Amino acid sequence: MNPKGTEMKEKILLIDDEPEIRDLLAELLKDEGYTIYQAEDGVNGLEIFKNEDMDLVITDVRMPRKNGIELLREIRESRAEVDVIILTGQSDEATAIDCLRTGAYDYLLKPVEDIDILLTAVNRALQKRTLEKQNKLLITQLEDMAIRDPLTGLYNMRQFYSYLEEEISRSARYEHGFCLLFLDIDHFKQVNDTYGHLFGDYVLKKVGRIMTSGLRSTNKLFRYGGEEFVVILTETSKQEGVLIADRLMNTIREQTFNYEEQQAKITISIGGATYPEHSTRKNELIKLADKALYKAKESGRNRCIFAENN
Ligand code: GH3
Ligand code: MG
Ligand code: MG
Repeated sequence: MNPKGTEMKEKILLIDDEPEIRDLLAELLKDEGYTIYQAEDGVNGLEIFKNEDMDLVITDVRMPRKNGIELLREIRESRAEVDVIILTGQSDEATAIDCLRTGAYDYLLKPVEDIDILLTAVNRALQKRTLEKQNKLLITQLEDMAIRDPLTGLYNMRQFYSYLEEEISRSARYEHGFCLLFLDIDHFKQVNDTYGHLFGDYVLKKVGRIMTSGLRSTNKLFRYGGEEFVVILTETSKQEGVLIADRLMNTIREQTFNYEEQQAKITISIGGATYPEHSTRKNELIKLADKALYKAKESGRNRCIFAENN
């Protein structure tokens, strides 16, 4: 607990060969609520650093075995996203400035008499780290939003085109085959009309989940648009593809969709095309799978039809 009564768990690694300095700084920082790890030289410091996820490192420069500059260089080379504050004597200020050039965040002159200066430097470094973490998380979330459909969480259509291209190159390189499946929910408009749009949304999400759990993680699933989904079955022959498509159809056919006290059953139709038998070209594979899906619809729905062999 810190003085404000809230839990603070930021971890600070304190490295100095003089125990009195280490103890003094450790006490001050512990009083502020930080968790403190201590080491008496760069070698031990680095050992602790490698085993614990630190939020900040405060290190002396002159130490036996491994000095602060070597330690700083190794931390920077490890690409760890942690800031390092250098502790140095008055006579070593030039070295401290060198450390800033090597990637230290700040330096403090010893003896540290003004506690506020120490705490300000520590707080600033930790706040910067928190901001960096938040930014990274935001960027990841934004990247995810750009490639996924928000309703089902599946990859979107744009991703499908680039994955399909990648899969064709990969399959050509390793001489594998793969199957492309287009899936479309049958009479989905009626589902919406009968049970409401929210029920329809629930069905789309559930179908996405059923497909995800029913397929290997190496396979790729996409929401192509509306009530249409696409699956790329990697390293899969036509024979295996037909079995997988049948299994998916059965699982969905047998599922009862329950949402807010309403129940419904649905069926899906699937059109398939395989690489390289049907085509080795992206647009043609898409066209063939789409055409096969159209045939499945035309011939009564609730079935899987693969493109004809050329
Ligand atoms: P078919 O068997 O021929 O595929 O008939 P269908 O009714 O499934 O196909 P159609 O293309 O006529 O209708 C698709 C419906 O899907 C119409 C549209 O309102 C609905 N839809 C598309 N996107 C969403 C969505 O995100 N949520 C919901 N609830 N409905 C959607
Ligand atoms: Mg449909
Ligand atoms: Mg449709």
